[in-house]
Amino acid sequence: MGLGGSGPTHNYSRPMRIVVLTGAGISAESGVPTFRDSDGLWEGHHVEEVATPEGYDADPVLVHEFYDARRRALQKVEPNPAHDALARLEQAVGEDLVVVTQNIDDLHERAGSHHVVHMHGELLSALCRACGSRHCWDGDLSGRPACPGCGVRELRPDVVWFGEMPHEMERIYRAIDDADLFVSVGTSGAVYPAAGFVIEARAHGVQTLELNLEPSEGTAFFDEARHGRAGVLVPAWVNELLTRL
Ligand code: BJW
Repeated sequence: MGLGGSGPTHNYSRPMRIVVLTGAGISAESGVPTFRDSDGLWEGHHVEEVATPEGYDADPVLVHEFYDARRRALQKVEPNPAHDALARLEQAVGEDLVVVTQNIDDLHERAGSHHVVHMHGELLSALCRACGSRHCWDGDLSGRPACPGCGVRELRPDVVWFGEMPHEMERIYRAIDDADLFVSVGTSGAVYPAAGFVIEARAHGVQTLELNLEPSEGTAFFDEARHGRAGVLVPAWVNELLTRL
C-alpha cells in the first residue's frame, strides 16, 4: 500500500484536473469478464488468437465470432456504481475530468460520462480495412457485411490489438502532464502504454492513486493504493473528493 493507505492524504483544492484511467476491473461488477484469468485464457482463447492482427489474418471467422459475442453481450449489461460515480464527478467538475478507458464497452457513456477517451477502440464501431473509414456498428461482423463507405467486405472490429497504436496518445499524455491527480481503476498494469501512465504522471509531479481489487503490477509506483471492489472504492473516493472541492 502506498502513502496514507489507512486514510485520505490529498489536500484537494480548486481548480483540480483529474485523469482517471479505467480497465476491465471497472466493468467486472457489471458482468463483463476481465482479461487475465488465472488460467491465462481470455474467455477460453489465447490472447494471440483473438487480439493481434496476425490472429485475425490467421482465422478471421474465430475473431469475428469472438467480438460478435461480446458485442451482443453488451446489450445485457448495465453500468455499475463505479461508472455512475465517475459520471457524477464529471457533473461536478466538467471538463476538468477526463476518463481514459482501455475498455471497448460503452458503460461510461451509458452512465452519463461525456469526456471519455477509448484508447483501445470501441466494440460498437467497425473499421474498414479497405478504405480506413469507421462506422457505428451494433450488429455482427462475422457475415462479412459490406462497408457502408466503399462497399468492400473488409470490416473488422474497431479495436486496438497488440502491436497497433492506441488512439489519441498525444491528447492523453497532455491531459496527464497537465493534471493534478491521476487515478487508475481496475487495471492489471500489464499492458503498455497504459501501464506506463503512472510513471508519466509522477514525472510531472501529478498525485497518483490506484483503486483495484488487488495490487496491480505497477502498484509500487502509486502515491496511494486502495484495494477492493471498484463498485465500492470509486463511489467512496468520489464522495470524498466532492466534499473537499
Ligand atoms: C477489479 C475488479 C473489481 C477485477 N473491482 N478491480 C514488452 C514490454 C513492454 C511492452 C511491450 C512488450 N512487448 C510488446 C509490448 C507492447 C504491448 C504490450 O503492452 N504487451 C504486453 C503484453 C507486455 N502493447 C501494445 O502492443 C500496444 N500498442 C503499442 O504499444 O503501440 C506502440 C506504442 C508505443 C508508445 C506509445 C504508444 C504506442 C497495444 C495494446 C492493445 C491492447 N489491446 C487489448 C484488446 C483490446 C480489444 C478488446 O478489448 O478485445 O486491450 S488486450 C487487453 O488488455 C485489452 C485491455 O484494454 C488491456 C488491459 O487489460 P486490463 O483492463 O488491465 O484488464 P485485466 O484483466 O488485465 O485486469 C483487470 C484488473 O481489474 C485486475 O487487476 C483485477 O484484479 C481487477 N479487478 N475485478 C476492481 N470488481
